[in-house]
Parts: sequence; C-alpha cells; structure tokens
Amino acid sequence: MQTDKKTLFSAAQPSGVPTLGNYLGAIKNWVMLQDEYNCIYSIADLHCLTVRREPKELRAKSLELLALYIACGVDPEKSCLFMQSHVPAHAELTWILNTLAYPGELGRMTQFKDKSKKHADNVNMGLMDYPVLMAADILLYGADVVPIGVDQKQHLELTRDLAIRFNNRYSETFVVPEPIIPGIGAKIMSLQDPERKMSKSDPNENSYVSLLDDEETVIRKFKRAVTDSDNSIRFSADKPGISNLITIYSAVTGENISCTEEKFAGKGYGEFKIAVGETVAAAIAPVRKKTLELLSDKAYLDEVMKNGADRAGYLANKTLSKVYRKVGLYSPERKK
Ligand code: ATP
Ligand code: LTN
Repeated sequence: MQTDKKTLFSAAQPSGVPTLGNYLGAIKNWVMLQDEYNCIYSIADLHCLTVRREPKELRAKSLELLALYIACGVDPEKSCLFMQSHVPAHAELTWILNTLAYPGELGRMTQFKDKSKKHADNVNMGLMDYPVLMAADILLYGADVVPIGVDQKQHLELTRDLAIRFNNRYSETFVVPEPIIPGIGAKIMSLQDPERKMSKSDPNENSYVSLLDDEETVIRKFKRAVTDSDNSIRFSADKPGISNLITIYSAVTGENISCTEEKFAGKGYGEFKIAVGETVAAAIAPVRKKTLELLSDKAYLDEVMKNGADRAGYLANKTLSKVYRKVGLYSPERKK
C-alpha cells in the first residue's frame, strides 16, 4: 500500500443483489476514488447475520457480491477486497468498542428502529450492535474517508463518537473518519413507494432495479414506476416519484438535474420512463455480463478474497494489537 495516499474503507452487505441505489449511492464512488486513495472494500457478511438468512444463500450471495464489485470496476490489483468474516479482528475490536458504546445511543439509531419493526420476531443483540461492528470495520484500517449513501450517515457519526471516546480515554489511537456522500444519488428511492429508500431486501421486486436485471426487466420496472398525474417533468419535493427518476437519470448520465429537466421539457411521463429505463439498462448491461463471467471462475474469486484477507488481516491486526495494549490486556514478551 502506498503511504502517501489517504485510506478509504467501505463495505456492503451480501443481503441480496445490489440495487441501482447501492451503485449510485456507494459503489460508483468506490470505483472513482480508487486512484486517489488506498482503498479497502469489504463484504459485510457478519453484518448480514443480524437478520435470519438461509446459510446456503448467504454463502452464494457473498461470492456474487465479490464478483459484482469487480464487475462494477473495483480493481483487485489496486484495491483490497475481502470478506469481513475472514479477518477475525473485526469481531475482536467490536468487543472492545462494545465496552464504550451505550444501549441508549444504539437504540436510537434509525436503522435499528426500522429493522426492529420489520423483523419484530427477531430483534437480536446483533441488530442493535450492528453500528459498533461497522465502527470496528472502519477504525481497524485508520480510514480517513468512508463513501456511503445518506442512510449510513448516522452510523458514521457513531463511529466518530466511539473513536473520539476511545482516544480521550486511552490516548490518541484511532483516526476520526469523514463520510463521502454523493451530491446526486445519495438516496435513491423505491420505484413503487418513492417515500422509502430503494432497498435490495424489499419483498416487492418492482420497487428496485438490481444490477443483474436484464434490459427488458429494467425497462418494465421503470414503466411501472409510481409517479404523480401532473405529467410535467420537474424536480420538486411534492413530486417524489418523478424527482426520483430525474435523479436516477442525472446520476447515471452525469448531467445535472436542471439539464435533465430541460432535455425532457414538454415530453410525457411515458416517454421519459422509457428513456430512463434504456439509459439504466445500457449502463448496467456490462456489469451483468462481467459478473456472470466472473462467477464461472470461482478459483479466481477465491484467490482475490484470500489475497485481500491477507492484506487486510495484516493491517487490522496491527491496530488490534495497539488497542489491546492500550486498554491493558497483558501480552507475554516475545523472545528475540
Ligand atoms: P438492505 O436493504 O439489506 O438493508 P442496503 O442496500 O440498505 O441493504 P448495503 O448493501 O449494506 O445496504 O449498502 C451498501 C451501500 O449502499 C451503503 O453505503 C448504503 O448507504 C448505500 N445505499 C443503500 N441503499 C441506497 C439507496 N437507496 N440510495 C443510495 N445509496 C444507498
Ligand atoms: N452498514 C453498511 C454496510 C457496512 C459499511 C461498513 C459501510 C458495513 N460496514 C463500513 C461503510 C463502512 C450498510 O450500508 N448497510
């Protein structure tokens, strides 16, 4: 790793096929920032266990997510790619940070409240502790920046609080990270309910576009997207459906919102929805093709994740040893 560059860390859960929201809110930035930072990208499989999953499916989705990262343009030669569970230091640092985190602050997290409602039959300790594991992910690597969508901002604030709390109690140890949130695309909304964020675990498949959807499916989902009846392509808080489509079009093409509005001024919703669908379908078609290719070469993917775990493990263990020493855990002297 080059030391003159700052460090970047981010992760996503293998909880389903990433959506267009994950791509525009996070993964697109991951790809763009690879030359500017020392980048470390993880597959947050331990986080995934906070919701009940079929073990076989979790394993398959984890490998698929690795293939998808690479297909989106994350380059394993440039960036470190690994599975969270392959580096035990993540769970170990979580334990230490747990001794500094309070149930009150964890219980106030929006995601915890949302997921507790959604999975009322399984409100487990892991669900509550989720942000502490996320803090451990980030702090282990001394990450300066963390590219995320807006929904994760609160968790990053908690990470910063825990880092500062530890530094104040024991002495300067952790870097206090900053979020990187995209200007356009930080919160892509559901195509069926534009008041809610697009989520890969939504039971309604028409609510999201997955990065593995084929062209026909993508266009069909956009044609069915919920909009108002005003038929004017204008970005406005009282038109969440059409504003979401304008955001998606702008984020994918790289144009700004007003450019998109001008381009489609006077056109109807039907025509616009098809244009958005075709643009998105064209952007994700290469990702789909490359992912399927990569998934047929499991040996390559295994190699990438083994190398990634070695590199990440080395860095993480250095931080963990420092933390263990600072908090007063005894370590026998090593013979030279
Ligand atoms: P789940 O739906 O299973 O809770 P998720 O898609 O919300 O998963 P992750 O896969 O862990 O969560 O998210 C990966 C990254 O994608 C995070 O940085 C998150 O902020 C971002 N992200 C998730 N949903 C959106 C969205 N709708 N718009 C923009 N960014 C998003
Ligand atoms: N909680 C994140 C995924 C995640 C993450 C991280 C993101 C786990 N560890 C560390 C950034 C940094 C989510 O998006 N749901």
